[in-house]
Amino acid sequence: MEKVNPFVVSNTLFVENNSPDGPVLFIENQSHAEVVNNIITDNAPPEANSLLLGGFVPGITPSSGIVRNSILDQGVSDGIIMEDVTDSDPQLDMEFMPSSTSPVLGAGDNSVIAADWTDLDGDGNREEPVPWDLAGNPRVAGAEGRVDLGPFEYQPIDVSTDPPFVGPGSNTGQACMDIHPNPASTHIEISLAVPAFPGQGKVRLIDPLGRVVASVNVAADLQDDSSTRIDITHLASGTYMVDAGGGCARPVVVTGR
Ligand SMILES: [Ca+2]
Ligand SMILES: [Ca+2]
Repeated sequence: MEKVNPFVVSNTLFVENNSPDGPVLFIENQSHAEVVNNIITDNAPPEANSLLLGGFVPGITPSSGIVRNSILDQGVSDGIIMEDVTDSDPQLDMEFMPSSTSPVLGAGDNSVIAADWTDLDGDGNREEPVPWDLAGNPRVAGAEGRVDLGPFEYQPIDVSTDPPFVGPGSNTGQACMDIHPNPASTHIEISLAVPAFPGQGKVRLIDPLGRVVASVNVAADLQDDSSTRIDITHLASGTYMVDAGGGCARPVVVTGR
């Protein structure tokens, strides 16, 4: 019998649930499930950290399932395929966010990131991968360019919405940077808190995969004039980061034209 589109569970976290009646997922009735980029850990009893296949009927195509790129404490029943699955400690903090040394970092498969069907970034594109994680930070971050397991992405740089300037000679508590317009489609104007800004190094524009796509020399272009302009007409839509160093970084949304 022909299978319908698979049921896909991606970038979720199943933790600290109590399920005395069985596993986190039970696949039956000729269905097919794909469980990718997930963290399934610390549920009780231990059997709750597993997947089960059931409902076999002679002569009928059985159900099937695959678990990959995931942390799963207890494994799966016969008939479910596992690829790149470990039972490692995901090293999550009190808010279930991964630490800098967590094995979930960069362990995911970018091709199964859910579609942006509610258009979170307002660019009219509902087919693209969802741009943000559950905390509102870029969904794919880190030099490895790969999504982390679970709902939260570890952010290698500070992406708080309005971080205080903390570099040398800072005006304590003052916003370190302004970006106009934001969202933007053709260019961005970056204003730094001069003269507080130390002028060490560069202002970098970082794409959703963690690649530097523009770099402005701070000393030459920013210290005399507190703002600079970066052309973004060639950039794909998505959430980028403007990183001025010294803990001063802010997101900018690049929209389609
Ligand atoms: Ca990552
Ligand atoms: Ca969108």
